[in-house]
Amino acid sequence: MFASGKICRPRRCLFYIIVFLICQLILVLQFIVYKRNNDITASKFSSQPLHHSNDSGIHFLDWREFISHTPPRSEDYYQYNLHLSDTLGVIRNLPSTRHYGCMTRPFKLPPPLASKVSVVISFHNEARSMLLRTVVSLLRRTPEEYLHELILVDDGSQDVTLLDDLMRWMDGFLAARRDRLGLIFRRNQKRMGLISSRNRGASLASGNYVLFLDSHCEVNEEWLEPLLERLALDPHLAVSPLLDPIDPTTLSYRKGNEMLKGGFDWSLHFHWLKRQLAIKELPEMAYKSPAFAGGVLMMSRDWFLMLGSFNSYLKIWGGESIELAIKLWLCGGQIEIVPCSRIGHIFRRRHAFDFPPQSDQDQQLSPAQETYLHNSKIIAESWLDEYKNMFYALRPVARRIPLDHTYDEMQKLRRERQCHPFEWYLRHVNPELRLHFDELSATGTLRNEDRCLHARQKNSQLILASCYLSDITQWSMLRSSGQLSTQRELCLGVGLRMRITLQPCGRNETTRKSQRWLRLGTHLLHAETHLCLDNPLKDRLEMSTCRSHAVSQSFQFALEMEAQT
Ligand code: UD2
Ligand code: MN
Repeated sequence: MFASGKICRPRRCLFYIIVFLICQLILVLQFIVYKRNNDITASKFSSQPLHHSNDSGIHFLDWREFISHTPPRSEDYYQYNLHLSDTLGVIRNLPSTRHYGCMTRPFKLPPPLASKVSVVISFHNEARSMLLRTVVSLLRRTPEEYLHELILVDDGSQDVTLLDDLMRWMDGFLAARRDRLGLIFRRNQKRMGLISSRNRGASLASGNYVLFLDSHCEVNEEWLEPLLERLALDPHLAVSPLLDPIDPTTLSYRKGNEMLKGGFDWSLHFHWLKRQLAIKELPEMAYKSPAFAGGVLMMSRDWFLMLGSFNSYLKIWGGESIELAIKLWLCGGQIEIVPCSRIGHIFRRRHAFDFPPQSDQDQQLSPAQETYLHNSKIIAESWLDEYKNMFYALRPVARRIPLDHTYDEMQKLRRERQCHPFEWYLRHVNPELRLHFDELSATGTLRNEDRCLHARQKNSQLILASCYLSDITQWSMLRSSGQLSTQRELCLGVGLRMRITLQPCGRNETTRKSQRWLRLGTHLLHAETHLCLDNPLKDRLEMSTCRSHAVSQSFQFALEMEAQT
């Protein structure tokens, strides 16, 4: 062909030319669309004059001016990169993190009139740029016909002009949409905490659904549609989107893990649980979860109110979504995580706020610890029935936390709604928690006279310490292997020269052998050496010949499982 000097035959040549021209045209069109999008973003968010006015002549705030009023604070104050947040702008493109299966099918949406969504955001000391990004991502990525109202509760932030400025900014930003979107702004003059503030917001809501959102989130494309599709199927369902982590330092947006569901342990701390796909189950399908994926959740407003909202006795922060999860499941509801719905959230490494001091009674607990324990104790007393003993065994200090109410209200709700006992939840919803219970023969603190066996956090050194230390070691005696393990999965063993050691719990036979204990009454007999754990001189642990009446060899667990059943 080349030898003859011809490149192609005329008809084929024409075909190539046409294909080439079409490709060029597509590229030019793409470029125009891209430019337009950028121009829209720029005109809306960047190149606005510092002040602009609408037809009525009222002056509105530009977003840069709005954020410029952020009070100067150290990075510690917010626990994320404030400077970067300020420079990112109010909206940015986010990577698409959901499974491609989510993008290839349309969602079956309910009629907008019966599916209006009220978004409740409570915030305390949030940076202005961060809060704005949360709000703008919502406004830009939520179908207008479903977004009924935005309820913002400023929970006593130190930045006292924030809410007024935000109102002015939103008035300008929303302009034409203003009459279709409800905006409710409330400020708690005195900080009430996240839980009361969210309840306050929900009590003002008039949509069919309420969505609770943290104030440092970015919703991703088409986040709402998959949630609405699921909620339309069952009025008693509550859903969580899949949370994509945003790094607090780099603010980079990453993909969350869709193979995890929400759960908690017997201390009532939130934990992720691994899940397995059933045959024919696709990773992008909505899946049942024993607890929400944290505190970002959406459900029918009426159903939320019928369940008594978030338990109003819980203070400030913590535990409310676990409590809601338990009462939802027990009283006829269900929880699903919907991986096609993605919302980015900054997972901060530490609390960005102080907790108000609680009762002075216990100097060993920080206000944050005491608040969390207080809330957990309410959950245990309200919902765990006889299993609350498991909670107290692991958190004995909770017994000393005073509560200023009785549980009559919750018992009334349980009776009226004919809620299941907690046992039902263990059996049908959270078998992982039950398994943990069944595997143990005893658990909790391990007391010898008036002291408890404690493994120091920093060097795992074994000592006898006050049983009321806030982080006193909780031991678990495993039924099958006879291992005696800490919560950090370190097991008590006996090494060379009868030294008592703490090492990673062994999974093979040899290590297991040196970590196997038998119980003779309250004595702990080491299976391999036939010696007993002993504390003959004050606070010095050693192995010695078992003596049946020796008090120094008596170690009592806070909770014996056998005695329970
Ligand atoms: C997780 C949940 C959060 C909530 C909390 C336990 C996610 C993504 N977040 O917290 O929704 O369930 O656990 O209660 O799963 N705030 C107030 N008043 C206060 C303290 C905080 O309004 O006194 C606001 C705060 O500004 C934020 C929200 O409450 O918007 C949650 O607080 P956080 O972000 O510090 O808690 P986080 O993400 O560790
Ligand atoms: Mn948060």
